[in-house]
Amino acid sequence: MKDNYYVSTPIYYASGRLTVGHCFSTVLADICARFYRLKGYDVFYATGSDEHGLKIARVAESNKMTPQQFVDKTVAEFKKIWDMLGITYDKFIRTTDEHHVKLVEDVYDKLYKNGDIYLSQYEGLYCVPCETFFTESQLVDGKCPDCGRPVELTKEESYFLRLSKYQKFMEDLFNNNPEFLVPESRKNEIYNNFIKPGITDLCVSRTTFDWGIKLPFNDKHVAYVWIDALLNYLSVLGYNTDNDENFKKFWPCDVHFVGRDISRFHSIIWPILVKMLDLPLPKQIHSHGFITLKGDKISKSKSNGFNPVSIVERYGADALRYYLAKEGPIFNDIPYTSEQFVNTINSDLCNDLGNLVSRTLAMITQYNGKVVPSPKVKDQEEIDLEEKCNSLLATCEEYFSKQRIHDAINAVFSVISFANKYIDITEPWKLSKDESKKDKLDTVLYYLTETIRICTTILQAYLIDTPNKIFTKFNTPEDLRTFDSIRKFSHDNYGKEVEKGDNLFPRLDVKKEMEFLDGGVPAEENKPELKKDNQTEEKHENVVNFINYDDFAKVKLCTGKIIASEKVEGADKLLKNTIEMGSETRTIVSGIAKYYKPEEIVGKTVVVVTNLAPRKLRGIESQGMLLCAVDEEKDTLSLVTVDREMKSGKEVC
Ligand code: ME8
Repeated sequence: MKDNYYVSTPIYYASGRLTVGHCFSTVLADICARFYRLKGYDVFYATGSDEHGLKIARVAESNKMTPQQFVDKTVAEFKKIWDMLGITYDKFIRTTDEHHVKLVEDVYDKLYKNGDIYLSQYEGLYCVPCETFFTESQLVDGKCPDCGRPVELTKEESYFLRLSKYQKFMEDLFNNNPEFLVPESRKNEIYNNFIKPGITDLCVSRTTFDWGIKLPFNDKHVAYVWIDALLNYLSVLGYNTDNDENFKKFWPCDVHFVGRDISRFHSIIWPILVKMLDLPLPKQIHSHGFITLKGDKISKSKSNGFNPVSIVERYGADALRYYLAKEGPIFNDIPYTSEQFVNTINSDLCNDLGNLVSRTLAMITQYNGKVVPSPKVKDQEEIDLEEKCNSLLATCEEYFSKQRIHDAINAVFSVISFANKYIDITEPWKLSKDESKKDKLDTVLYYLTETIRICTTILQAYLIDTPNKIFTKFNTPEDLRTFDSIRKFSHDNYGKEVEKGDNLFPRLDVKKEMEFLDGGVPAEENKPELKKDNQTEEKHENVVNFINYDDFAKVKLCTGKIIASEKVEGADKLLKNTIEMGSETRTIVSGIAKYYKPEEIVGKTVVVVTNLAPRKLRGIESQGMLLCAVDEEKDTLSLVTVDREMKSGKEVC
């Protein structure tokens, strides 16, 4: 019997267009779904649309449409984008689907009857676009702390969900099951800010609008959109219908991918709701960060959304999928820049992967009449390459079991780089000139071909067009495109005729592409905007100027003693310093010549950033950075030193 795997994305608000940010959850979940299918699992991948609520009713009205007409149109656009990106969802659930509506009604009915839902009064300040109540103290300048728009005072008779009854259950869940919500930083934040202080009952009905699911026991009320929306994870499987085989087979969910703004709903309300229904809990909520643009979450309500359609039309789905998988904000927010996007495509897809494939094909064509030769010898470099290939799938499987999708793609690309180095070391063009080296040449061509096959097989989870193109070029049969076929480096896949064809990825002109990509952003969006600190419940999540401890911990600082310093010839601003850091000595070039004479700084103990990538300045490799305090107004600068006797090489933290 096959193993089962159920992965979901959030269901997207059908209130407008999707942004690159929305594509992140969907692409991640798709990569997981494809990976587990390749692994031989029976996979259920669910996505959908969240179609009720005041916000949608108002947007529809302003578009002179009924809500139903509006959501129908939006959903068609969603599906078009998912098709363009090659999203292999098994079912697209809409909250207006009849069986979903019936489930929501039945759940309310059941919970009302057993006392988990009760009637009371609600008075609060409501933000329509965010569909969220706030207290006075949570507002920023009297406005919604999340989107900055005016809130409305709403007083209504409401039904409440008795979340408070599940305080102990939630504490136990978080304490006994540390993997329930990942990453750990998010788990701690939710636990400390929302669970530990005491979970309060939740208002779960509205009377101020009617575009929603009417409560079966009081049709003046409609269901709160979040209860309606969360239940999609069950209705999508056919739960509560006669057609519930998928529910029986796939529930509980293996992983719900969600953005960090909605992790609270998924990690508190959702498990309690599932518990109230007496069902097994989902296994994991994976809460990813935001792709930000000029400091803000890319979002449709702030109209700074990069348009995924134009990106895919220009660069292809694989470019966007690769970028999201590699650079996406799995843990922390990641700023999107057009330059980084173009550079990633150029360096990884065009240089590393594209070149490896085209060099290998060109050499097989030139040196062996298009036919993959058999391997003949095994030197240390073959042993090394083979070892890396043999462990690659197991490494990726381990990463995928923790949804470390970016680590797995990096592991694949590190083998790709290794294979490129293998070409540089073995220099096949020289081997080809010496008949006595033909065995080694054949071996190199074979090893490259087999390495490409192994990497490409895993890449099928990430990319939708490129793997097929590569397999076609190498004439790789279907049975050699499977995970089972790459668990071990084979020595038997020779004899196929290859076809070089076109390059996989054209090299992009960075400047031109930046103009194209940035041209899509309104001018005012290019101004960096300082955001105010605020008092919202999601305070830490929305203030993008903060970094968390994990970010800080990436920077390695230590004390360094300047043991020599001299001016860099021909550069007014630069000093070349020799820094002792414990037993190590480094050269660091700093732009401080205007403020310090070399002899002034020799002997000082300063603070060094030790893990900054080395870079060349005036032909000298600078291996780190000295920290300085800068006062631009007074045009002065001070090296950061330590105020006690400290040896060099000691950690600064
Ligand atoms: O929240 N970077 O829908 P939604 C990363 N209907 N992720 C982003 C992002 C960005 N810039 N912008 C949006 C909803 N997202 C609800 C979900 S599920 C029961 C109900 C992510 O369309 C966001 O974090 O506003 C969320 O996970 C998803 O897109 C859907 O957002």
